[in-house]
Amino acid sequence: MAVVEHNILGDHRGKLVAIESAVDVPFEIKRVFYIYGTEPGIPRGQHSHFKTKQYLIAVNGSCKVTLDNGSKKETFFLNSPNIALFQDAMIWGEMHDFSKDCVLLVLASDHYKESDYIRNYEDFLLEVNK
Ligand code: T46
Repeated sequence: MAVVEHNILGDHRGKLVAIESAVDVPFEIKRVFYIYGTEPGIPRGQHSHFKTKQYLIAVNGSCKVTLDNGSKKETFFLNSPNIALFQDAMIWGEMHDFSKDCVLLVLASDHYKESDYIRNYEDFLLEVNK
């Protein structure tokens, strides 16, 4: 779990952040998705992945992300398009406290596969303590 601050490029016309697969992100990017329009007070995520690694960026607005390895929880505040959070496999993640305008971009190491999800917290604890 690590927060990464990317360089802000660009010039007098505006800003730009460049993220390259397997260079700036610690995996080959196989999927990109983003979540937005989250209602106030509603959390997203609340699951872990067996294999998929994720790289999260609030490209607009802000949100909090709580990562949990089964014994320790840490909450991160994402509020800038150049700040990213790496979520490794087998880490429980919950995204919460979304601002109304939040667009959370996720770069993922694998294609979507529901069988890669652990959506029950008790099952997650059993898996990490194996
Ligand atoms: C995460 C947070 C930030 C797909 O068909 N393809 C996909 O790539 C994804 C991510 C989801 N889906 C389907 C599966 C569900 O029917 O979209 C629906 C909503 O997915 P989910 O309930 O997993 O959505 P969130 O917002 O709780 O979580 C998602 C990601 O699953 C998760 O990995 O970190 O966004």
